[in-house]
Amino acid sequence: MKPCDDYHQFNNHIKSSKQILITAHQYPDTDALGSCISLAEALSEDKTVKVWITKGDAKEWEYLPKPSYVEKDFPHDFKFDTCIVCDCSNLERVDQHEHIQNSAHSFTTINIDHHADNNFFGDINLVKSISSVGELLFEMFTELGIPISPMMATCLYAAISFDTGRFAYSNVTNKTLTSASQLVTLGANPHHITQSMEENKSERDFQLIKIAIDNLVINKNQGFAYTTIPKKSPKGSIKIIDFIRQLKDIDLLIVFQELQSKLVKVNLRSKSDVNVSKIAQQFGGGGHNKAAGIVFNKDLETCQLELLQYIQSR
Ligand SMILES: [Mn+2]
Repeated sequence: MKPCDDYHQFNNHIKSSKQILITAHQYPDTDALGSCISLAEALSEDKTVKVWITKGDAKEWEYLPKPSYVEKDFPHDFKFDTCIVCDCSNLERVDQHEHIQNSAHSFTTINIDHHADNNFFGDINLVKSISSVGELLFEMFTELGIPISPMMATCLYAAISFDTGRFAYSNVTNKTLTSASQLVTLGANPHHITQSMEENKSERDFQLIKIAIDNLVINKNQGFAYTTIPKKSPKGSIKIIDFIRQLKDIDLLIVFQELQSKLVKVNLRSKSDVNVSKIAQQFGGGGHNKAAGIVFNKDLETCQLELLQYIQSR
Protein backbone atom coordinates (compact mmCIF):
# COMPACT_ATOMS: atom_id res chain seq x y z
CA MET A 1 0.00 0.00 0.00
CA LYS A 2 1.31 3.48 -0.92
CA PRO A 3 1.66 5.95 1.95
CA CYS A 4 -1.40 7.90 2.96
CA ASP A 5 -1.61 11.51 1.84
CA ASP A 6 -1.32 13.99 4.65
CA TYR A 7 -4.47 14.82 6.62
CA HIS A 8 -3.38 18.46 6.36
CA GLN A 9 -3.52 18.17 2.58
CA PHE A 10 -7.18 17.20 3.02
CA ASN A 11 -7.71 20.12 5.38
CA ASN A 12 -6.04 22.64 3.06
CA HIS A 13 -8.25 21.60 0.18
CA ILE A 14 -11.45 21.54 2.28
CA LYS A 15 -10.77 25.11 3.47
CA SER A 16 -11.29 26.40 -0.08
CA SER A 17 -14.19 24.06 -0.84
CA LYS A 18 -17.83 25.19 -0.63
CA GLN A 19 -20.07 22.39 -1.94
CA ILE A 20 -19.19 18.83 -0.99
CA LEU A 21 -20.72 15.56 -2.12
CA ILE A 22 -19.98 12.53 0.06
CA THR A 23 -20.66 8.99 -1.09
CA ALA A 24 -19.71 5.33 -0.50
CA HIS A 25 -20.07 1.93 -2.13
CA GLN A 26 -23.44 0.52 -3.12
CA TYR A 27 -25.13 -1.70 -0.53
CA PRO A 28 -23.33 0.42 2.08
CA ASP A 29 -22.42 -1.21 5.37
CA THR A 30 -22.26 0.51 8.74
CA ASP A 31 -18.62 1.57 8.24
CA ALA A 32 -19.53 3.25 4.95
CA LEU A 33 -22.65 4.95 6.24
CA GLY A 34 -21.30 5.94 9.67
CA SER A 35 -18.22 7.41 8.03
CA CYS A 36 -20.23 9.42 5.48
CA ILE A 37 -22.54 10.87 8.14
CA SER A 38 -19.80 11.76 10.62
CA LEU A 39 -17.74 13.38 7.88
CA ALA A 40 -20.76 15.35 6.69
CA GLU A 41 -21.44 16.51 10.25
CA ALA A 42 -17.82 17.61 10.59
CA LEU A 43 -17.95 19.66 7.39
CA SER A 44 -21.52 20.96 7.30
CA GLU A 45 -21.01 23.87 9.66
CA ASP A 46 -19.64 26.18 6.99
CA LYS A 47 -20.08 24.11 3.79
CA THR A 48 -23.04 22.83 1.85
CA VAL A 49 -22.83 19.05 2.14
CA LYS A 50 -24.87 16.24 0.62
CA VAL A 51 -24.48 12.52 1.29
CA TRP A 52 -25.52 10.30 -1.61
CA ILE A 53 -26.10 6.68 -0.60
CA THR A 54 -27.64 4.12 -2.94
CA LYS A 55 -29.04 0.65 -2.40
CA GLY A 56 -28.89 1.00 1.37
CA ASP A 57 -31.13 -0.96 3.69
CA ALA A 58 -32.44 1.68 6.09
CA LYS A 59 -33.52 -0.99 8.59
CA GLU A 60 -29.90 -1.94 9.23
CA TRP A 61 -29.02 1.38 10.78
CA GLU A 62 -32.28 2.56 12.32
CA TYR A 63 -30.31 3.37 15.45
CA LEU A 64 -27.94 5.76 13.64
CA PRO A 65 -28.88 9.42 13.29
CA LYS A 66 -30.41 10.08 9.87
CA PRO A 67 -29.73 13.70 8.95
CA SER A 68 -31.73 15.50 6.28
CA TYR A 69 -28.81 15.74 3.85
CA VAL A 70 -28.70 11.98 3.11
CA GLU A 71 -30.08 11.39 -0.40
CA LYS A 72 -30.96 8.12 -2.18
CA ASP A 73 -30.98 9.61 -5.68
CA PHE A 74 -28.07 11.42 -7.23
CA PRO A 75 -28.56 15.17 -6.57
CA HIS A 76 -28.35 16.37 -10.19
CA ASP A 77 -28.81 20.04 -9.26
CA PHE A 78 -25.97 20.04 -6.74
CA LYS A 79 -22.85 21.63 -8.25
CA PHE A 80 -20.19 20.18 -5.96
CA ASP A 81 -16.54 21.25 -6.10
CA THR A 82 -15.39 18.25 -4.02
CA CYS A 83 -16.46 14.63 -4.06
CA ILE A 84 -15.41 12.47 -1.09
CA VAL A 85 -15.68 8.72 -1.63
CA CYS A 86 -15.58 6.57 1.53
CA ASP A 87 -14.76 2.87 1.95
CA CYS A 88 -14.27 2.14 -1.79
CA SER A 89 -11.15 0.49 -3.20
CA ASN A 90 -12.06 1.81 -6.65
CA LEU A 91 -14.60 4.20 -8.09
CA GLU A 92 -16.51 1.39 -9.79
CA ARG A 93 -17.74 0.29 -6.33
CA VAL A 94 -20.03 3.35 -6.35
CA ASP A 95 -23.41 2.66 -7.92
CA GLN A 96 -23.96 4.89 -11.03
CA HIS A 97 -20.36 6.03 -10.69
CA GLU A 98 -20.62 7.72 -14.09
CA HIS A 99 -22.13 10.67 -12.16
CA ILE A 100 -18.83 11.19 -10.33
CA GLN A 101 -16.40 10.20 -13.08
CA ASN A 102 -14.44 13.40 -13.33
CA SER A 103 -13.56 13.70 -17.03
CA ALA A 104 -14.20 17.48 -17.04
CA HIS A 105 -11.92 18.00 -14.01
CA SER A 106 -14.66 20.14 -12.55
CA PHE A 107 -14.19 18.89 -8.99
CA THR A 108 -11.60 17.35 -6.70
CA THR A 109 -12.02 13.70 -5.74
CA ILE A 110 -10.94 12.60 -2.25
CA ASN A 111 -10.54 8.88 -1.67
CA ILE A 112 -10.83 7.81 2.00
CA ASP A 113 -10.39 4.07 2.39
CA HIS A 114 -8.74 1.13 4.16
CA HIS A 115 -8.91 -1.65 1.52
CA ALA A 116 -5.57 -3.23 0.59
CA ASP A 117 -6.50 -3.27 -3.11
CA ASN A 118 -7.29 0.46 -3.31
CA ASN A 119 -6.24 1.85 -6.70
CA PHE A 120 -5.68 5.46 -5.54
CA PHE A 121 -8.33 6.91 -7.84
CA GLY A 122 -8.52 10.22 -5.94
CA ASP A 123 -6.74 13.54 -6.40
CA ILE A 124 -6.15 13.21 -2.65
CA ASN A 125 -5.86 9.68 -1.28
CA LEU A 126 -6.29 9.07 2.44
CA VAL A 127 -5.77 5.33 2.25
CA LYS A 128 -4.17 3.29 4.97
CA SER A 129 -4.17 -0.13 6.55
CA ILE A 130 -6.51 0.36 9.52
CA SER A 131 -9.57 -1.44 10.90
CA SER A 132 -12.15 0.82 9.31
CA VAL A 133 -12.78 4.17 7.69
CA GLY A 134 -14.40 5.06 11.02
CA GLU A 135 -11.06 4.63 12.82
CA LEU A 136 -9.24 6.55 10.08
CA LEU A 137 -11.68 9.47 10.38
CA PHE A 138 -11.35 9.48 14.17
CA GLU A 139 -7.58 9.73 13.75
CA MET A 140 -7.97 12.54 11.19
CA PHE A 141 -10.51 14.56 13.19
CA THR A 142 -8.25 14.27 16.24
CA GLU A 143 -5.11 15.30 14.34
CA LEU A 144 -6.85 18.26 12.69
CA GLY A 145 -8.56 19.37 15.91
CA ILE A 146 -12.04 18.91 14.40
CA PRO A 147 -14.56 18.63 17.27
CA ILE A 148 -16.44 15.31 17.51
CA SER A 149 -20.07 15.70 18.61
CA PRO A 150 -21.92 12.86 20.43
CA MET A 151 -23.75 12.16 17.14
CA MET A 152 -20.45 11.86 15.22
CA ALA A 153 -19.01 9.70 18.02
CA THR A 154 -22.00 7.34 17.71
CA CYS A 155 -21.51 7.03 13.93
CA LEU A 156 -17.74 6.45 14.24
CA TYR A 157 -18.07 3.93 17.07
CA ALA A 158 -20.70 2.01 15.08
CA ALA A 159 -18.48 2.09 11.96
CA ILE A 160 -15.46 0.70 13.85
CA SER A 161 -17.51 -1.86 15.77
CA PHE A 162 -19.10 -3.13 12.55
CA ASP A 163 -15.86 -3.56 10.59
CA THR A 164 -14.14 -5.29 13.50
CA GLY A 165 -16.98 -7.74 14.27
CA ARG A 166 -17.65 -5.92 17.58
CA PHE A 167 -13.89 -5.58 18.23
CA ALA A 168 -13.21 -9.28 17.61
CA TYR A 169 -11.33 -9.57 14.28
CA SER A 170 -7.59 -9.56 13.64
CA ASN A 171 -7.77 -5.95 12.36
CA VAL A 172 -8.24 -4.72 15.97
CA THR A 173 -5.18 -2.99 17.42
CA ASN A 174 -4.45 -1.27 20.67
CA LYS A 175 -5.18 1.98 18.85
CA THR A 176 -8.57 0.72 17.64
CA LEU A 177 -9.61 0.10 21.24
CA THR A 178 -8.18 3.41 22.44
CA SER A 179 -10.12 5.21 19.69
CA ALA A 180 -13.32 3.39 20.70
CA SER A 181 -12.73 4.29 24.33
CA GLN A 182 -12.31 7.96 23.44
CA LEU A 183 -15.48 7.83 21.33
CA VAL A 184 -17.36 6.56 24.39
CA THR A 185 -16.01 9.56 26.34
CA LEU A 186 -17.30 11.76 23.51
CA GLY A 187 -20.82 10.36 23.75
CA ALA A 188 -21.10 6.97 21.97
CA ASN A 189 -23.13 4.42 23.95
CA PRO A 190 -21.50 1.00 23.40
CA HIS A 191 -24.30 -1.03 24.93
CA HIS A 192 -26.98 0.72 22.90
CA ILE A 193 -25.00 0.48 19.63
CA THR A 194 -24.04 -3.19 20.12
CA GLN A 195 -27.55 -4.16 21.15
CA SER A 196 -28.96 -2.35 18.09
CA MET A 197 -26.53 -4.26 15.85
CA GLU A 198 -26.90 -7.70 17.44
CA GLU A 199 -30.36 -8.07 18.93
CA ASN A 200 -32.18 -6.85 15.87
CA LYS A 201 -32.95 -10.08 14.01
CA SER A 202 -36.39 -10.47 12.49
CA GLU A 203 -38.40 -13.63 11.87
CA ARG A 204 -37.24 -13.40 8.24
CA ASP A 205 -33.61 -13.37 9.39
CA PHE A 206 -34.21 -16.62 11.23
CA GLN A 207 -35.87 -18.08 8.11
CA LEU A 208 -32.70 -17.08 6.23
CA ILE A 209 -30.52 -18.79 8.84
CA LYS A 210 -32.60 -21.93 8.34
CA ILE A 211 -32.07 -21.76 4.56
CA ALA A 212 -28.34 -21.17 5.10
CA ILE A 213 -28.08 -24.22 7.36
CA ASP A 214 -30.15 -26.40 5.00
CA ASN A 215 -27.91 -25.44 2.05
CA LEU A 216 -24.59 -25.58 3.89
CA VAL A 217 -21.89 -27.67 2.22
CA ILE A 218 -18.79 -28.40 4.29
CA ASN A 219 -15.61 -29.58 2.59
CA LYS A 220 -13.51 -30.60 5.58
CA ASN A 221 -10.59 -31.91 3.52
CA GLN A 222 -10.05 -28.61 1.76
CA GLY A 223 -11.09 -26.49 4.72
CA PHE A 224 -13.90 -24.57 3.10
CA ALA A 225 -17.66 -24.33 3.44
CA TYR A 226 -20.32 -22.55 1.45
CA THR A 227 -24.01 -21.94 1.46
CA THR A 228 -26.53 -20.65 -1.03
CA ILE A 229 -29.40 -18.22 -0.60
CA PRO A 230 -31.66 -18.64 -3.65
CA LYS A 231 -33.53 -15.66 -5.08
CA LYS A 232 -36.96 -16.76 -3.81
CA SER A 233 -35.74 -16.56 -0.19
CA PRO A 234 -37.21 -13.97 2.19
CA LYS A 235 -35.40 -10.65 2.36
CA GLY A 236 -33.60 -10.32 5.66
CA SER A 237 -30.82 -8.12 6.95
CA ILE A 238 -28.73 -10.72 8.74
CA LYS A 239 -25.19 -11.25 7.43
CA ILE A 240 -25.24 -14.99 6.78
CA ILE A 241 -21.45 -14.97 6.34
CA ASP A 242 -21.03 -13.82 9.96
CA PHE A 243 -23.23 -16.71 11.02
CA ILE A 244 -21.45 -19.51 9.13
CA ARG A 245 -17.98 -18.21 10.02
CA GLN A 246 -18.63 -19.58 13.50
CA LEU A 247 -17.88 -23.07 12.07
CA LYS A 248 -14.86 -24.55 13.81
CA ASP A 249 -11.82 -25.74 11.79
CA ILE A 250 -13.10 -24.26 8.52
CA ASP A 251 -10.89 -21.45 7.27
CA LEU A 252 -12.65 -20.32 4.12
CA LEU A 253 -16.35 -19.43 4.12
CA ILE A 254 -18.46 -18.49 1.15
CA VAL A 255 -22.06 -17.30 0.76
CA PHE A 256 -23.68 -17.25 -2.67
CA GLN A 257 -26.66 -14.93 -2.63
CA GLU A 258 -28.78 -14.98 -5.76
CA LEU A 259 -30.27 -11.47 -5.97
CA GLN A 260 -32.05 -12.16 -9.27
CA SER A 261 -31.44 -14.45 -12.22
CA LYS A 262 -27.92 -13.75 -13.52
CA LEU A 263 -27.05 -11.54 -10.55
CA VAL A 264 -25.25 -13.30 -7.72
CA LYS A 265 -23.52 -11.60 -4.80
CA VAL A 266 -20.73 -13.63 -3.23
CA ASN A 267 -19.24 -13.03 0.21
CA LEU A 268 -15.90 -14.57 1.15
CA ARG A 269 -14.24 -14.77 4.56
CA SER A 270 -10.90 -16.21 5.54
CA LYS A 271 -9.79 -17.25 8.99
CA SER A 272 -6.29 -18.26 7.89
CA ASP A 273 -3.57 -17.07 5.50
CA VAL A 274 -5.84 -17.59 2.50
CA ASN A 275 -6.17 -14.16 0.87
CA VAL A 276 -9.80 -13.88 -0.24
CA SER A 277 -9.19 -10.49 -1.82
CA LYS A 278 -6.88 -12.23 -4.35
CA ILE A 279 -9.54 -14.88 -5.03
CA ALA A 280 -12.19 -12.19 -5.51
CA GLN A 281 -9.95 -10.25 -7.89
CA GLN A 282 -9.83 -13.28 -10.21
CA PHE A 283 -13.55 -12.72 -10.77
CA GLY A 284 -13.67 -8.93 -10.86
CA GLY A 285 -14.35 -8.50 -7.14
CA GLY A 286 -12.17 -7.23 -4.32
CA GLY A 287 -11.91 -6.38 -0.66
CA HIS A 288 -9.61 -7.19 2.21
CA ASN A 289 -7.29 -10.18 2.80
CA LYS A 290 -9.82 -11.72 5.16
CA ALA A 291 -13.12 -10.32 3.85
CA ALA A 292 -13.98 -9.86 0.19
CA GLY A 293 -16.86 -9.89 -2.25
CA ILE A 294 -17.75 -10.54 -5.87
CA VAL A 295 -20.80 -9.67 -7.97
CA PHE A 296 -21.39 -12.16 -10.78
CA ASN A 297 -23.61 -11.37 -13.74
CA LYS A 298 -24.08 -15.08 -14.35
CA ASP A 299 -26.54 -17.70 -13.25
CA LEU A 300 -26.05 -19.26 -9.85
CA GLU A 301 -24.88 -22.67 -11.08
CA THR A 302 -22.22 -21.18 -13.38
CA CYS A 303 -20.72 -18.85 -10.80
CA GLN A 304 -20.67 -21.59 -8.15
CA LEU A 305 -18.96 -23.95 -10.56
CA GLU A 306 -16.36 -21.37 -11.62
CA LEU A 307 -15.53 -20.14 -8.12
CA LEU A 308 -15.48 -23.55 -6.41
CA GLN A 309 -13.38 -25.03 -9.21
CA TYR A 310 -10.90 -22.17 -8.82
CA ILE A 311 -10.77 -22.60 -5.03
CA GLN A 312 -10.21 -26.36 -5.27
CA SER A 313 -7.50 -25.97 -7.90
CA ARG A 314 -5.36 -23.56 -5.84
MN1 LIG B 1 -14.85 -0.53 5.78
